[in-house]
Amino acid sequence: MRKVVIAGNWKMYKTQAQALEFLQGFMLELDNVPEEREIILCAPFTDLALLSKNLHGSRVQLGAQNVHWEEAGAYTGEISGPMLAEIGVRYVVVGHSERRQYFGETDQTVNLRLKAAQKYGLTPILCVGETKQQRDAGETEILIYTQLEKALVGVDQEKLIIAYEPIWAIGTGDTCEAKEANRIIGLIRSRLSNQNVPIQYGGSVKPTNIDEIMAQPEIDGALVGGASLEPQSFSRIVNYQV
Ligand code: G2H
Repeated sequence: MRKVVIAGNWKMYKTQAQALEFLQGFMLELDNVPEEREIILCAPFTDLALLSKNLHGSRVQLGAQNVHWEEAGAYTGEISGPMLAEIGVRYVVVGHSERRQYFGETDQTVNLRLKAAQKYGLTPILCVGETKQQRDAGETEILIYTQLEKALVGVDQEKLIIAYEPIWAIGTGDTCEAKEANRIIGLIRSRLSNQNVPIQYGGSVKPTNIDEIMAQPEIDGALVGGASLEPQSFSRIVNYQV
């Protein structure tokens, strides 16, 4: 049985005060969410320790948005796996398209970060996806297969989540049709040795489209950016109806 995993990716939003304000509203809305749905908040580094204290004993798990591959060292501005694990972080987003696009992340550094996350007890959420240009050129499948192949060398597929995030659908309001996301996610699964890896869809997921997305047989959850910032919209998403 594949696990359902809904993760909010707060990106570079929310001070500590704003994070606490979010929790006040959000935690009240979880009573009816079926227990088997894993709920994760991937917050900025500065929010993590505070959120960890406030989420202790709750069903909401904590995620980071990046991790360095070394345990420690002269890497100004980076955060290591043990630093995250020590404060109760359980998940980490790796290879998000914004990191690939703006911060020089490559398939090789993605691979190093995935292995480091697992080494220090974190479950990585590996992001893959194509640009509009690549889609229009008919290169979607080959691009995603290459991203997967290079990212997954030496990675334990027992402790892994994958998110398919077509770049043209991120923060644009342009969602990938649910059936098309389902098709690509099926193709991603066909390349994996472990058929139980949860595969999420990400890219303009909203309260208005989550039900259709989660009705797709291949889709095991969602990675949610903008719509995870408001307690009402994210709680509607984790309370999706099938
Ligand atoms: C894709 C997604 C979250 P949004 O980046 O990872 O963001 O839901 O705002 O498109």
